[in-house]
Amino acid sequence: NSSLKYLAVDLGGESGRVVSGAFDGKTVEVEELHRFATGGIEVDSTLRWDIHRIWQGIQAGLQTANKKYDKIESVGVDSWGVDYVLLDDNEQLVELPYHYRDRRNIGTLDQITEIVPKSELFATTGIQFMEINTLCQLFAGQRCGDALNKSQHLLTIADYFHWCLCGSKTIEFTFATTTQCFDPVKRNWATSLLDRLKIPTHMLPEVVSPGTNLGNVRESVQKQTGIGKVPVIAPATHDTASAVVAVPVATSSAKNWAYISSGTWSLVGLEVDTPVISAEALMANVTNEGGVDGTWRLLKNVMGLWLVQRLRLAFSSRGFEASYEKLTELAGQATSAGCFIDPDDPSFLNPPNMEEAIFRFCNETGQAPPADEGEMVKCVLESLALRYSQVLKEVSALAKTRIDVIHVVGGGCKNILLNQYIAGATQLPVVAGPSEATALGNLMIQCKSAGKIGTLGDVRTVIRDSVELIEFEPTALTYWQDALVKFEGLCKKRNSQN
Ligand code: LFR
Repeated sequence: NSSLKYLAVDLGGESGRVVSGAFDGKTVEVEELHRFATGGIEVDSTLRWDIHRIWQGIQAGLQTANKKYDKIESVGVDSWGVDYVLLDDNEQLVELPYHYRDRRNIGTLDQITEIVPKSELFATTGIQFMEINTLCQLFAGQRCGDALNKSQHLLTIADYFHWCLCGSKTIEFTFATTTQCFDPVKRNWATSLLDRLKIPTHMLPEVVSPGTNLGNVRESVQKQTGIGKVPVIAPATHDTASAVVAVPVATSSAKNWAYISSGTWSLVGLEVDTPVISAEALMANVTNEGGVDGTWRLLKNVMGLWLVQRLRLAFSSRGFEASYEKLTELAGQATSAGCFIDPDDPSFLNPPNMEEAIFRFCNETGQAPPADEGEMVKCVLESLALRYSQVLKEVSALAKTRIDVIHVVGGGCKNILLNQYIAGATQLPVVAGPSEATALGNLMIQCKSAGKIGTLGDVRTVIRDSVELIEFEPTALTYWQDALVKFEGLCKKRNSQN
């Protein structure tokens, strides 16, 4: 048919995909061509990304695309944030890149803020304090080895694969803003801040805008995959930026919307016109990440479906195998778990066994733990919904706007039970979809770059017209009111313990 075909490489913490998008000027249809595991690997007691395996997965996807389509307009990569790859002056890999959940980051925040006060770090970068941030990783890296000194180029995960594809050594703006090494107002690396932390800056590359043409696919990749001299276009390379591009809102609607980009992490917040860098924002530890067309995302990271991913692994390690669908079904059948967790408790970032971590949390907070797998998952999903509701209240106060509707996008929006819980915990209507938000956002920025579509508003109209959305109305007011009181008490108690 006459539609134009674009390719999105979309890399998440659990899996990566090569997805095609067929755009006919009005609607876009996506198709998954190839999926492969990403996930961390243990190397000498450290946690790393196997980027060679990921690159193989990407190339396999490109081969499939080549067999399927006569012509491919362009290709672009997005990935999870904060992680990076180091190349030396011969463009060789310096080390296998670290995973943001690696242990070396523990304690870096205290060490960093002894040198540069929190208020100053926040004023310069607008980014929330999390030890997964690139800044903390670079600080840790500088302390425990000489990899940085050996490096000539630092590329983020998505931008590294752009380099693999076409040789460009640049970082795209939306990703740069997540590093906490970038001054979003000056639109440049925060070099004086990095100097004070003794983090080298010579390896930080040029920052380009979403939609930039990075060059054509290299000859070696053309040979390997069969795809021709296809242009490589940087989308919004940070997956969350791409996901929020794909929030299916109508520009004409007067409704104030919030989003939850739901995957390994849940990114919960608002789109705003300018970063919110107030004293209150610092207190609330929110983040301001750069988006497309001058937009900003005022949001907070919530631990997200990582908790369920890891529970599934823990269950499986004791012989209880179940799909995500099965686990959700069991949660739906469970009677009230009767206990909650704070999903963002540091003990859940990367525990050896998630089930045991949740048991421990319940013990330490004086709650009877969940009795079985269903109750366990129910406890997690309810706690996530309660945490979202807390965060949405915070960001809405900071941005001084009311929220009328919540859009849940990303793979996690397929979890109907969680959507119902969100509507309950927030007492707001929830619109779920598209589950392919990240890939759609990636694809549509490529269309936009090619001049096939105008504004971000037009992009969202196309997406709204292309996907199926499911609405959830708030129910069970008193149940959720009581739950929220209990949850908030629990978080307070826990914070005073830590
Ligand atoms: C979501 C995400 C978040 C980032 C986290 C770690 O996939 O990109 O935005 O904080 O992963 O990279």
